[in-house]
Amino acid sequence: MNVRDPFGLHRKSALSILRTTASQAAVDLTERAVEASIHAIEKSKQAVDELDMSFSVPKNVPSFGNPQRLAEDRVWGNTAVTSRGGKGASTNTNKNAGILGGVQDRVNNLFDDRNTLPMYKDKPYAYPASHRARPIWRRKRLLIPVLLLIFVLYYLGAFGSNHDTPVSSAPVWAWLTGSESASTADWSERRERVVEAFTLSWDAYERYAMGYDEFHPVSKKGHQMAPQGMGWIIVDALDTMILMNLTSRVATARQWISTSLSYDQDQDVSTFETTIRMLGGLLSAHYLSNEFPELAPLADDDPGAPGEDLYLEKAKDLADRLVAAFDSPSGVPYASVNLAKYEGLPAHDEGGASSTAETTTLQLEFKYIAKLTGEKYFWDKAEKVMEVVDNNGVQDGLVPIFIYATDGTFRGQNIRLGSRGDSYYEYLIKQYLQTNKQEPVYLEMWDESLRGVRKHLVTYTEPSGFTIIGERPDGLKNALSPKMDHLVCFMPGTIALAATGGLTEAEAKKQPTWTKKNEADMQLARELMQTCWGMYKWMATGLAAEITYFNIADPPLPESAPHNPPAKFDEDPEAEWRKDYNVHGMDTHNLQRPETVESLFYMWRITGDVKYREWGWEMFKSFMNHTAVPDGGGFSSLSNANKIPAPMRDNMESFWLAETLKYFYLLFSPNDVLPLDKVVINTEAHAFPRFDMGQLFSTGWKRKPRDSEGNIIA
Ligand code: DMJ
Repeated sequence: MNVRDPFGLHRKSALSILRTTASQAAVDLTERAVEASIHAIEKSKQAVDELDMSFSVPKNVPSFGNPQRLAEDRVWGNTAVTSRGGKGASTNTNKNAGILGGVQDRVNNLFDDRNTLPMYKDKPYAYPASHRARPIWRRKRLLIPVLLLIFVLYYLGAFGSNHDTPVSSAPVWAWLTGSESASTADWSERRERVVEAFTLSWDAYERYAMGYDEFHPVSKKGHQMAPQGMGWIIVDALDTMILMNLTSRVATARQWISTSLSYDQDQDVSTFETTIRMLGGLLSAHYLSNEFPELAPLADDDPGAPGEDLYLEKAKDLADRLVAAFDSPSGVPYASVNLAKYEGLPAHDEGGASSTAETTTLQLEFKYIAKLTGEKYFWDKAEKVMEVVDNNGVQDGLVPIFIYATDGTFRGQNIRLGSRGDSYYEYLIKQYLQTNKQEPVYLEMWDESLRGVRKHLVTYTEPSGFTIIGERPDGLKNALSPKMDHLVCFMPGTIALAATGGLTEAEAKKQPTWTKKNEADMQLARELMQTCWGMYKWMATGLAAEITYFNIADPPLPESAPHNPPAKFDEDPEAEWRKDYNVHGMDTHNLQRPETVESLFYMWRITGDVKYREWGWEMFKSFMNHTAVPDGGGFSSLSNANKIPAPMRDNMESFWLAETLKYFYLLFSPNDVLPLDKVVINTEAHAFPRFDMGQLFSTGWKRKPRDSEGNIIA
């Protein structure tokens, strides 16, 4: 490639200068930066040529090739730019007509202190406002030195983890081969590797698919779920960026939310997914940016600024639309909602029944927004669902996975803690914790369910004796299926959270409420955690399959049976423990799911056993080794995680950014980052505060009396 930079340096000459002063490894890394930088300068030259205006490059733009800038161009490229002002909205229409006029306006806007879209105003690209007010001729004169400075700083890595992700082949990191032990590991260093993975993923998305709801990292394309986009990836990823202190990316996301996100779309959406991801994401961003300003450089509540209370306003608008799902004859929400029509819609299959987990995994979000807005109906509608579900009087707290919104009865007898059942159980204990343990009904329900899990679903594998939670597809009177969705791996962490209330195990043991039951629950959590980790160890890539089967006795061993699994997973491919696990060919995909690292995070925080961090690090390295996409695509889910090289699915799930990477980050963080006894984390890893119910809210229902199995006494 015979690319020349504007200063007359041949690319190879530039590299040879560098080679005299840097190590070969550094040069290799820098080579990509040189290419990106030259590309950036080429683009800036092109822009200058197009505009025939040598002063058209604003001096505080680090790179014209960077995705943030491309995003700005897209925003400014609109003929009418809508900006929010306080509680109202205003429209700035371009002053110049035609295509060139549009470009002219964009350029002028770059120099206009009054424009509301300077996304690079924040750190690390901050410049005093006075610079922007200088006459244009002064900036024109500074253009070349500034570009030169940027070029040099880029070489020196001064922009740190900025927006320019190197674009070449699949990244290979030297640290992947490191072999520090737990005692010598630098966890803050490891946490930085997670931030890098996040920025690679986000930057790829921003570069190729900004504003799209889906991202296909291999083909480098986006796809919309709704005509204008739902902010699916942006809103889901937002609070992770806030936690990671990725200031400029937060600004980019916030800007998109402010100017491009509207829920007023004639679109049917999943009540559950939209609540946990979008409503949850906005509420968490609101919470983090207001409660932890040191983590969130952009306060949500910035009086008088455009988009004041932006996240909360968007959340309220969305909640007003989603709450229509609860307007069913029973109060159990419909599976879908049409956002523009404020209208709930039954599911297309399963006789119109909703998934049980989906109807009972909305409560944290609606209760929190009720608390924030004082709108009691959000609370009441979400809570009513719990009463209707409980009034079915299921045996031992185990609910079938479908429920009719029409009359609130269950459909079928399929019982499992995997898909469609999982987060019913999760939100029982989290509702209890969210309101500072002021609603004991949810603890009672959780305890009953966990007893039911032990009695009907827990068994042990052969020959090694791992603990599993199986399924009862035909009800409790019929056979146990020794199958675990990866989704079930939220359970070890949630059991530990319930047993300790979010305190460390050592602290919790000192509480007067600590009993043998808590002790036994922690033991169950430890055993299940090991089983879930085994799902990773069993696979060729070190990444778990979507579904794992187990070898069990016939009839299955009861929960009380002795069992003694090996403490470690022998790496020998013929090791005995491998006989306990099995994965069917059609289940080998890995969707970048979070549940196991989520549980590792809880187990580390609660037990303090460093092995959980070590397992997390090993898992993280497997993701880096096998899911990285060439040419700056970020990371992809896999269609077969039991094959090397692993074929990719060409999809990045939004929960990769919202959950999986966030839990890795938290696992390697100090314990005071989101302290577990102060927050509840929703099922999509969005963090909310715990709070007192106060005068306005109360548990508006009581359980009907029932016998020892949970059956309602007539
Ligand atoms: C997420 O959307 C949530 O964690 C949900 O509860 C289950 N499925 C995905 C992640 O696997």
